[in-house]
Amino acid sequence: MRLERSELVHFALPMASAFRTSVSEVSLCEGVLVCVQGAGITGWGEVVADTRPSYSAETVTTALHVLRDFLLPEVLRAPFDSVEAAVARFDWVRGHPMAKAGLEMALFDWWGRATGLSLREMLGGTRPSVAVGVSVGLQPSIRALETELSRFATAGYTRFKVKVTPDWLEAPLAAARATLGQTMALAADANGAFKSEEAERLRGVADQRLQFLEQPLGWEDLVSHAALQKTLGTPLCLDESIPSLSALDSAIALKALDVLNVKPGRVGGLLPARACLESAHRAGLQTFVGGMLETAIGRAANVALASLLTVTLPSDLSASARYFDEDLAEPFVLGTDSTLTVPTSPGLGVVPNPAVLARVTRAREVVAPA
Ligand code: OSB
Ligand code: MG
Repeated sequence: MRLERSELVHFALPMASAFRTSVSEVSLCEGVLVCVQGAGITGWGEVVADTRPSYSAETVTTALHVLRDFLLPEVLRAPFDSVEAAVARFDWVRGHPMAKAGLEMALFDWWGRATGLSLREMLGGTRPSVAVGVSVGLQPSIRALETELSRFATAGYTRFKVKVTPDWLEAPLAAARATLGQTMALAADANGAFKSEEAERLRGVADQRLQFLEQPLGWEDLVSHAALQKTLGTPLCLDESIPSLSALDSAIALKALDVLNVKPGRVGGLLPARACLESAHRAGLQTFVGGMLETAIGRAANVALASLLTVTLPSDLSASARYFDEDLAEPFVLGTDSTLTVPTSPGLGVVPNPAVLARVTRAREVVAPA
């Protein structure tokens, strides 16, 4: 099959409320949609890079550059027989996993629409719906945190992840546990805000019986995480520290984690994400699919990934309404038991709403074969 044309669309979608972490505050979801066309079929993918290189080194601008100048030319230059064969052509490009994942998603959508297969089928997922939880950003006060948690509990969520920092740890987690009661699953994510010297404080959060503590230390600190894991008393989850399958295998060898948060954008696509899930599962880790505040396009891909049986915990994939008053595609709605339904139509199973996309488009450029 041959691609004839592609397009990059820089969008900026307003969020229902700002999302604050130890490294960023986002009230406008900016990203890039990758559109590939050929044989009368269109495929879409989403690049989850932010405008600032805080969660990772990539930005919207670096993704546009790498897609336009290196990744798209590789898949446009000649026909290919599979998505695997197409993405193998840009194996030589180092880094830029979010740009790679956005293009791989578009290729899967296009391939699925051409062959009649859903992304779930192409990945080998089996679940009709997936368990999800909600991630709550840093709040201005304990009262505001309690209000947010109650609002999401009322909406039907049963797993809650609270962002934490050295200034926002013991009291917020105690308040969260008190608000939610003993049976709800509670987790915390520090986005690398702590130092090894603060291990004693981190051990103290075991009192709140967290499902896991995510990325307490720096993203390059695998050995420090391994040391912390031995005495933490709470399952240790890694996010930013795992940029690839190789990094995961190193972390497993070091015993640096108990839980893997896998994000296709962080590891370079759905195929490497699936490989990470398999490796983690073989090693006896718990796993879930993480979110990057993506629109319904990227969310559809994450939901399909979470339908794999190698995912063992609820994923960070909330319903569209948690992020956007108006999503870029058919919204995902929270089902009973804190679940999202996995799309079953060909490809991603969702398409951007043309009117909404036109309204939120900042810039678009066509990338044609050389
Ligand atoms: O660390 O998991 C993270 C969002 C942007 C960047 C990093 C992270 C997050 C989230 C969002 O936690 C979770 C979600 O999409 O619901
Ligand atoms: Mg995280």
